[in-house]
Amino acid sequence: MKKSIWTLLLSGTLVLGACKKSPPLSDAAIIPLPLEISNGSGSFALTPETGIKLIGSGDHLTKVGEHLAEKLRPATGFDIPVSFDAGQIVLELTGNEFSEAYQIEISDAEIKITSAGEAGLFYGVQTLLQLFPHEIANSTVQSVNWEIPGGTIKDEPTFGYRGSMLDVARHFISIEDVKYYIDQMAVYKFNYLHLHLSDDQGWRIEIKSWPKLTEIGGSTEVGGGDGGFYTQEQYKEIIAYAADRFITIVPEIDMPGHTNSALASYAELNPGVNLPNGKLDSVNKAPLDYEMPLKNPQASELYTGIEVGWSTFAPKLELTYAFVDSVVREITEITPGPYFHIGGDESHVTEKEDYVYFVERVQDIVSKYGKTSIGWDEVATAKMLPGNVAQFWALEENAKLAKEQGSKVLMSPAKKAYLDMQYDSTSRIGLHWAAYVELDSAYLWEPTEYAAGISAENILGVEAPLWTETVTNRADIDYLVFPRLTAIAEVAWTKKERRSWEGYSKRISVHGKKWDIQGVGFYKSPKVIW
Ligand code: TNX
Repeated sequence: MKKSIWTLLLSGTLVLGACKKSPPLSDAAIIPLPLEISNGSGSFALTPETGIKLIGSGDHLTKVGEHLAEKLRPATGFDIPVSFDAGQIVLELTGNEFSEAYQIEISDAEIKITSAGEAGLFYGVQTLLQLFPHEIANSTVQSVNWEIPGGTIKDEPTFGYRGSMLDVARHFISIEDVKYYIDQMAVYKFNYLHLHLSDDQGWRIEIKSWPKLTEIGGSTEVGGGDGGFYTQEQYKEIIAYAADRFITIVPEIDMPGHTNSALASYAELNPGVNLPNGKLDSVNKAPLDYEMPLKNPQASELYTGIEVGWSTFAPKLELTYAFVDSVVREITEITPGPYFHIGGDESHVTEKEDYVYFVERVQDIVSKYGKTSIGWDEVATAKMLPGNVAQFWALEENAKLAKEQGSKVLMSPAKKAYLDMQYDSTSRIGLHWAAYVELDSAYLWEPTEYAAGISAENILGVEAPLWTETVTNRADIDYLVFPRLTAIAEVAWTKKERRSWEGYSKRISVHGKKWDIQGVGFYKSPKVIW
């Protein structure tokens, strides 16, 4: 008798527990926050019988379905079959265009994600994954009620270019870590990964016609470590991995400054002067009226410090352009995306008129190989080719010059979007020449209002660069990038009117729980209750 009362009480509690209303869809911790969320009735729960049904035709449709299933299987322990026949989670491709917009409808019986494009469907999947309890991030089976509230989500991005940059030159970043980074970017709906492939300290991409670039130029890094480089095959592997996650690679060869690794690899690229006594003037500090070709060029020494602005290609040397042509040709041949980044920043030892001449010639080379140039904002001091892009990082007057030429601006203000800035003076790594960038500061800015005179119609998008002078391993990446990357994701995707620090800081704490489960060593900002 006693026992049955207990059983009754216990089962009553269980029933009550199960009926406990889960929070409405509009409270879900989705980052970036979608355009529209409306609450519905009921809820959908995953069961061992749940499957994914695909509708439509597209090269990536099956991959998108499999991607979702792979993320759901480990923590649920369910089979989650993917097919064109049956399933309660429906992924429907309604068109065959490029579209990043999607819609999700959740009812008791099914979840339906629709989009006119595969990218949109993929983003719908990312949103859906954020609706399940955070335990979904586990790699072992959890006993959790995998239920999500009913309702509808309609979503599309504000900006078409939502990027991040990895500086693989200052410290080389392994392919494994680049793929890890791509995985994280995909969760937050980024679509461009800019790889800073060369700088004073290292050359990181194989160029078959100039092999010493990687043999010599790739052999070290900041601090004097071993450095490294990607073979062209490995670079293609990164491109394919990113493409499966709807991320396009933007390769950068930084020039005419930031070129010491190339100048250390090939003596003949160095500016210099044949002095009357037959000796060569000191490398990199040559006057501009030197005679060419040089008689006794000397290679510069490899560099492992972190100073900037002291190296330059020789803009008057014809060989420079033959070299750039080969590099651009070999890289663009294996780069499917529309952009080639030509750098152009901090060329402090290149004469102004030489700099302009150089940038204009290099733009022509890039255009000849069918790509659009992006350059750091200084390139706007040259005549930009129509369609070329200036990446704003420091100087508003350069952004203005770009606008006046009818060029678009990619917004990467160092004071907000630089992931290598310290959070505060106690941060264990990072620089602070632009600012200390706490999480709220990275979140609280609006690209269309940031630089005087640069408004929505002038802006291509937003990019968050991670410079790696102080970054040597995965733990360092985690610490500087998370959570700030998610703040930039929301700035780039979600309309200003929808964003609020209060809302974001609540939602981000749920992502913190997932990162803890996954072993992501993020910065526990004191501005958030984790
Ligand atoms: C400035 S931003 C640079 C980089 C450094 C970075 C460090 C830019 C175009 N140039 O060379 O790595 O600061 O924060």
